[in-house]
Amino acid sequence: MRIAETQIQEQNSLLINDHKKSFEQLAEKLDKKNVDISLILERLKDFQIAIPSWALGQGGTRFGRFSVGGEPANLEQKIEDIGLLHTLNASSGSISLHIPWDIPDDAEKIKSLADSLNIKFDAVNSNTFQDQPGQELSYKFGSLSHTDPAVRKQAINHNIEVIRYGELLGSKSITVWLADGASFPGQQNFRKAYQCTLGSLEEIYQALPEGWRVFVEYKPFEPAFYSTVINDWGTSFLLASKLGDKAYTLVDLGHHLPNANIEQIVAILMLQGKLGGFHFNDSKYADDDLTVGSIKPYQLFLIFNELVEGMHYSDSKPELAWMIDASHNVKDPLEDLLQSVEAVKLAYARALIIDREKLWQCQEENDVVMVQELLQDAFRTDVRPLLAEARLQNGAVIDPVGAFRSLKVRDRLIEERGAGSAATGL
Ligand SMILES: [Mn+2]
Repeated sequence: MRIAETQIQEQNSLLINDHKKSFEQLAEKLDKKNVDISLILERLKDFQIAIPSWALGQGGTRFGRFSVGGEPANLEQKIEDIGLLHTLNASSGSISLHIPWDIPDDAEKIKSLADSLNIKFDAVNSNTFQDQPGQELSYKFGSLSHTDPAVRKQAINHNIEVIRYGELLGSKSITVWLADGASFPGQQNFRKAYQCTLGSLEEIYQALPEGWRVFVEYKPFEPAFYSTVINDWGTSFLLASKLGDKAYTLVDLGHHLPNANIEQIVAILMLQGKLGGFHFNDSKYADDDLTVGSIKPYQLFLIFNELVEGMHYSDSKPELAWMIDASHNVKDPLEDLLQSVEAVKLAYARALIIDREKLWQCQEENDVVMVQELLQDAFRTDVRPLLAEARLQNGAVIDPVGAFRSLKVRDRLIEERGAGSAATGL
């Protein structure tokens, strides 16, 4: 299904008067604080967050999965779903493919479908955390770090194959996340596992096409319960540094131990020019994959405060790959993605309105109270009208979740695809 332009206009016509009033009020308030609203609107309009191909179906836990119905059954339908999101919010203009769950059998056809919906191909993702049907050697005891060179070779070749698929579609980066680790003390030789991983990554690095980058993602635990080979940002940074200037660290919000200061990690990685990408989600306990901003919106804002400083106020202008990396076990996945993208943009907008010159001055003067005033004034500002205005100017809807419901998108998808249609993925 596709949403027609007339439907968007109809949706917006119901809300436009109220929106204009609240936008004008906010603009007046920000104007008094010397905030350049048109610049912020341009930045919000340009901001695109990739949707992973595995997030369009109902997520689940290891205990169960409860389908929402009408899920995309193939890659074409997944791209169509992202097209729906992008039509509604004008911020979901790219897809991050997971191989082998979403192998493009006919790359040209897939590419032209994506083009017709204004969707680009972001980082591709490899999978050596589970065995695929017919796979020769098992990843039960690791992949790129495995003690057996034949298993490592199989995993390296898989990553290179993923790069080849990405090349066909116009991707420019690959994200490597390893489940490799140990569940019991003594199971794995830490030094050997690290060295094997570095050696394997070097081979993948050598296979990177011109203009490509590799992102090394880290995670402290799960599925391994005792140790993980690439367990923290330090290990990822070390590997990326040894690999070379086409290798970067990728930060996934859920991949930290409780209370880790993620904003500080982000700041230092950006300072070193080694932050490559970001996976957004939220969590209460561990890697819960909850909707972005649903638990700790202030942390997300503080992270964006550092991202904005690194992106817009430093000499290096990093090209960051943004992606939602969440699962939605009880929500409609498309509604959840709309909420997640909105939460990311809210944090970005709030960070953009911080009076940065004043913040730096207060930091220099150790005016701790005023620093908090500045940050929390931005955080407590309701910037939703800015986001709505950016969408409006981009030809999207004022209220994405409201429009999704009122246009009965899920019902129509169930009608088209059937209640039993299920997506591949976790
Ligand atoms: Mn991730």
